[in-house]
Amino acid sequence: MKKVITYGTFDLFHEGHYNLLKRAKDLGEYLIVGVTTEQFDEYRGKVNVIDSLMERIERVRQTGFADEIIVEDHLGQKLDDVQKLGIDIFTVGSDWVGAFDYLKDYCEVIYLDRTKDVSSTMLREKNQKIIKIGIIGSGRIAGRFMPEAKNVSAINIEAVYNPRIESAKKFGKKFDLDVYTDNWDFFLSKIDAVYIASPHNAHYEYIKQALTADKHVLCEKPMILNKTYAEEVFALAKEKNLVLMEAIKTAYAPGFIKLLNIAKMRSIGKIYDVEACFTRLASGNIRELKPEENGGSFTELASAPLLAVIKLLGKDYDGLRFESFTDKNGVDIYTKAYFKYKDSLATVKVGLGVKSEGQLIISGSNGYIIVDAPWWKTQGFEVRYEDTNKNEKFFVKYLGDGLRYEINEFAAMINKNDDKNRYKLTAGESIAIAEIMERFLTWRRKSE
Ligand code: C2G
Repeated sequence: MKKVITYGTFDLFHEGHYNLLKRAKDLGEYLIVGVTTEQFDEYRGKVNVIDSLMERIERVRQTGFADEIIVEDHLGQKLDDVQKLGIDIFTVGSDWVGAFDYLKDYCEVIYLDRTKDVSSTMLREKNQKIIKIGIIGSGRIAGRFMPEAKNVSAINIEAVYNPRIESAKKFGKKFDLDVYTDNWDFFLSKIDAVYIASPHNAHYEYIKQALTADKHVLCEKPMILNKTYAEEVFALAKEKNLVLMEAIKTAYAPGFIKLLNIAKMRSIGKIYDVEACFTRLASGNIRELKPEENGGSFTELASAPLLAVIKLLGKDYDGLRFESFTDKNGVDIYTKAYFKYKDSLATVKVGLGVKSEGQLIISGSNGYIIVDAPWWKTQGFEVRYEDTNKNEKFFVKYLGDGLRYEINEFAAMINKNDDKNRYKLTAGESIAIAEIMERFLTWRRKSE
């Protein structure tokens, strides 16, 4: 009996998939189809998959061509499967020509012609309304957003707004945007959602105006430096049934989510301490160092470390105090925030003028988790125990600049419109971060 195997995501099952499976079946007597998990697709760089694994398996089953369906969840599995299952022929579409030649030592490898003019990507674009996004602000951060946004097929960047038209124009030309403008109403008329990348003092007003005009909002961190304002905008978003999301990219990165899950499984026991550090040296006459722009180490850099603390220990700390070194303008160049919870502690260490190791350490009663710098782009971490033989290392891919994960989540939230799914960063967590920022600024003003 000739055994054939093929693999795929089979998202939004279409004619191309059907033809491929039919021809694969015709190559032998017994066809095994490997369907990828979401995690493996994410690892491969496919962050747009719409159908669930169960739905995709069901569609493959319904064709009647597969004699057996298996799940593909890791790199290197194909070689294992071919040997384990006694495969005679490995086949896949011609978009992969050459990629699986290494299997030729174990079986025959056949690349079948792809069906023209149909693909999951095309269907995703046709089936779902592409979300038109406008960028507010045209500085460095907005520039980083552009190439990352290209990886998310559910959205398209349509326009850029800046009250300084010269800056908007430069950005529009650089990234080939048709609409670059200093006209707010014109800008809003072109889009469904905004990404706010303006200096942080302007966030609150932009969020309010965009929500009022019925636009979804993704806002750069720190979203808001005041608890009451944060509560107000989240209430407004809820009332209008719009998505409002804070762009702390770590929150949406697969590696960070895995880290949280493992920490919460309690293999390290009860968590007693979280230490998170983030430093980035900066100097000169820049916004980050201006008191009137609410610059400084804490407002600039503490969002991700605070996210880690709140995710791991919660929002209900009993005590919080700060220590800082400030420059001649009163801006903190180094700050430590000390949290006291009922039965745990946390420290956040941030510096624009002091360099340190950008580590995250989570200490528990049985062991600790160490995430190497840069922990906020979580790629790998180690769980360590007293008995070092039990130590375990985990690796998770972090693609590009990582913004694609938050952009993808933003699009998914808009399409799903389901409040229950917001576990990666909740409104309550963003409000808690805004409150900590406010407490810090109040303390800094007082200690001047
Ligand atoms: N396919 C095709 N014609 C199309 C589209 C897809 O023949 N118009 C084929 C692909 O070449 C692949 C299969 O259908 O063999 C499944 O396609 P995808 O779901 O896009 O999966 P893919 O990412 O190609 O996964 O590591 C190899 C992968 O497992 C194949």
